[in-house]
Amino acid sequence: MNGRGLSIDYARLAGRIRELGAVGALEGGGVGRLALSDADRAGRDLLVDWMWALGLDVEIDAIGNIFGWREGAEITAPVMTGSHIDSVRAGGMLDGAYGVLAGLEVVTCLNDHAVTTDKPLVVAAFTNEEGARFHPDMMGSLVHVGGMSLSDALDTRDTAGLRLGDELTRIGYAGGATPGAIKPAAFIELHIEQGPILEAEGIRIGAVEGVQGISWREYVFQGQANHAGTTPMRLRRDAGLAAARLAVAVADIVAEQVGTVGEIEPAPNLVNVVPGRARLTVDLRNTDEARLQEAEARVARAADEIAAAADLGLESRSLARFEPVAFDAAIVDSVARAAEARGHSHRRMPSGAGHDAQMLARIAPAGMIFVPSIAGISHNPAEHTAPEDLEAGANLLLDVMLELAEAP
Ligand code: HGY
Ligand code: MN
Ligand code: MN
Repeated sequence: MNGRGLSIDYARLAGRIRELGAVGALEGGGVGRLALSDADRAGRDLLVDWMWALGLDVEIDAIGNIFGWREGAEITAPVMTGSHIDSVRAGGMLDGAYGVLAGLEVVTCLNDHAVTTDKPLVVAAFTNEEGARFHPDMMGSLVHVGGMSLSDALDTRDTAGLRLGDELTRIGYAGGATPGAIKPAAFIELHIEQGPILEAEGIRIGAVEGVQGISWREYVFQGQANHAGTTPMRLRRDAGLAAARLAVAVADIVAEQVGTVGEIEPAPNLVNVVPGRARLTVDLRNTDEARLQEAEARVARAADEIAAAADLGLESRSLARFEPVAFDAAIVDSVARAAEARGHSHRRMPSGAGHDAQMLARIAPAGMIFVPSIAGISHNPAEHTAPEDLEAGANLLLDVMLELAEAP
């Protein structure tokens, strides 16, 4: 419990989650708000309206990051919270949105009780956290911290060849503010765990100690399209079979880590044509950088061997590469203490998913609060978290932000 005895209004937070969740809503449930899509624009418009209605000063920067400022008693670096409102193609209504809207709920609660914090507060929604359409992921926060140039980000293209900068202009969110202008005193992000650990252990709160390393790589095998009925197996240069073999090799190589072939596209993708070309993506993660590099090298070697054995061409390129990140120990402690004070079970843990907090950790003390995901499911319309867990997480965000926003 915070020193002011305040708690959030869960019904109001749940109402905003439902309302934003209706933007880009999919038949049968879930949301599809790919970065810089019309649905993303509609979600951004709703968020900005809420920010203005709460009396926040809204800033939008040149990569489309949205910041809602709440004044503090002092003119000093703000305490920032936030996450993202873009989603994967068919995701849940909590991934990212929960953290942004809980930040708005903290502001609403402080407004209701006329509380002025010493330090200013900022609620942020970063552009293209998912990286599902434009690579890499966490792009808006990466540009914010100087890890990617604005021009490189604006020039990235999606798989349909559309340029990010043009899409940003099209949806009206190519803002005037300079990326990275806000150097927060601290950053705290609330997010669903998106994995099975908290639920399996019956624990309500995760005090997140860091984020595992991420490696996204694209491989393209080039063989020869041919007739499925007339071409003997020994004469084929089958790129589709090579991609399938590499997908199996990834699963064998990662063992206790995680490796995913999320995209696999044979071409021309027809029932009676031996695929002449095949593109696939490999997502590898590990909390240990050396193990991650070892897995990357083994996958690359496997790809070379598969290509050589079938007389195929092979090209590959990196789509995203982030080393493991450790969060600020004092903030991790603060999360654990706040959970204890409210009587919630808690544990320290790493994050399996990437988050904007891992980028903000490059420029400020950063940390995260997790709440359980039911059945550990995420990046899926079935993504869900119990209301009492959502409420607990938002109250902890309030408590930690109040603590961080007090002058030393
Ligand atoms: O890929 C991730 O971990 C995040 O959801 N962008
Ligand atoms: Mn997320
Ligand atoms: Mn996600």
